[in-house]
Amino acid sequence: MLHDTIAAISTPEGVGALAVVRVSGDKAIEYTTALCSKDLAVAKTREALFLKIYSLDKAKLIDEAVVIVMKNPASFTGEDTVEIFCHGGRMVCKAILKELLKAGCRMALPGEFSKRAFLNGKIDMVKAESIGEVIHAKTEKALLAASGQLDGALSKEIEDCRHELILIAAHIAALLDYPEEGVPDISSLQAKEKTTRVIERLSHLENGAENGIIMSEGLNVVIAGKPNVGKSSLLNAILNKDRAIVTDIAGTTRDILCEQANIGGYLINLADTAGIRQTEDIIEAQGVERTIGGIKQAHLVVLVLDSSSPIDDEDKKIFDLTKDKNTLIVYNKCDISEKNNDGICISAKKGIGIDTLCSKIAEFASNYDIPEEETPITNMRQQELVIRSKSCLEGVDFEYLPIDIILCELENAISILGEITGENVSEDIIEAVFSNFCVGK
Ligand SMILES: Nc1nc2c(ncn2[C@@H]2O[C@H](COP(=O)(O)OP(=O)(O)OP(=O)(O)O)[C@@H](O)[C@H]2O)c(=O)[nH]1
Ligand SMILES: [Mg+2]
Repeated sequence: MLHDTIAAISTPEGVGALAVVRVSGDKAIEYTTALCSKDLAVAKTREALFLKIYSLDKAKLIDEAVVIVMKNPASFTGEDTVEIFCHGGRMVCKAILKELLKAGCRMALPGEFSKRAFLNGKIDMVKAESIGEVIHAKTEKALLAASGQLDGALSKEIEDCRHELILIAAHIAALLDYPEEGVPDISSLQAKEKTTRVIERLSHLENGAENGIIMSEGLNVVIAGKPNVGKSSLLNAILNKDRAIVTDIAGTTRDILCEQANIGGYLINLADTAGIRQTEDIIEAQGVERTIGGIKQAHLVVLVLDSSSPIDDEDKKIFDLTKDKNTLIVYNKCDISEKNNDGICISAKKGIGIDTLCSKIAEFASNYDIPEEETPITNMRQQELVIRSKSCLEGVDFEYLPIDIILCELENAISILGEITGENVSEDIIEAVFSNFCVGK
């Protein structure tokens, strides 16, 4: 299955000056040559050929194009690959793709070129994930976090830790298997010291992961408050679009509405919520439950108060609910009230103070900026594996545990680290990672 030849349009839908059709597999050169005015088999790797592209029966000229041949293994996928740079009209690349399918290619699945690159050992799992994150990055900071991994710094750190553990485990295994062979003894103190150093490196990765994930996947900001204070109006004002329903009926919003926004360069997952109050209405009560759940997940709560009315018991209950969270207190409806407080005063309806609030949100998000020299983990899969591997190592008591149990724990930790880079990773995980990619990548 791996060796069938796949083809796809690698550039997005729409009209542009150029578009790229990509072909990869054992017969990429043969199938593409069938449409071309020149024989691609004689082309040098990465030589750019200007030629004509015809229908398979050669009856119709489709386009003039630049074609680059990359011969196995000197290509992204590690297979013979042909890239056709044709004119950017959608019909042009669709027509070329159609003829390639007639010639024998199969339509590529989402992420299939990258999956082949991984399976052929051209990229590891961390790099594959970072390519996906680079493609999907919605802010410059997300792009920076993802692209940092492209040069392999994170993979190298994981590989180094893994290698250290392999050395310790190999030594212990040799002692265990060949007690008579005079293998130099590794004292439990030495093994412990070496393992502790790996634990410290993994802790460093774990500590940086939160920042990496926030930069890549977004900071969770929840807008909360009692009904009718103007939460939905605030969501709409920040997004600058009419996203949520706004009425003067208390209890309008029943569910969590989540939208992504770029606030001051930071990717923010902004959630409008149902107003919190005691209610007999079953639907609204479920909404309130969801709000409380949303607050628990939030990195930052924007607590909205109505500045035109005094703070009451309902507001106080919400203060209580958010007392352990990072909170920005916002006084809304400043257009109809005396300015009598020192919080952030806004009018969601009139668009007053929204910029100030946004800069406070961005200022908070900057706490999670990634230090320049760091290449952090940027997704939860990698984070979870680092934590699991570290906790295996922390469970090893070199003084009191039997040597075969120590070995077993070390091997577990090694195997879990191997899942991060893809040394040993299940087919399900491979599918999950690559199916998030677009067709043609
Ligand atoms: N004068 C004034 N009215 C506002 C302002 N913001 C919101 N309102 C009004 O307050 C009412 C409630 O607004 P919403 O945005 O629906 O309030 P909410 O907090 O989402 O309410 P629930 O969804 O019921 O919890 C509407 O009539 C809005 O027009 C404001 O800045 N000034
Ligand atoms: Mg609302």
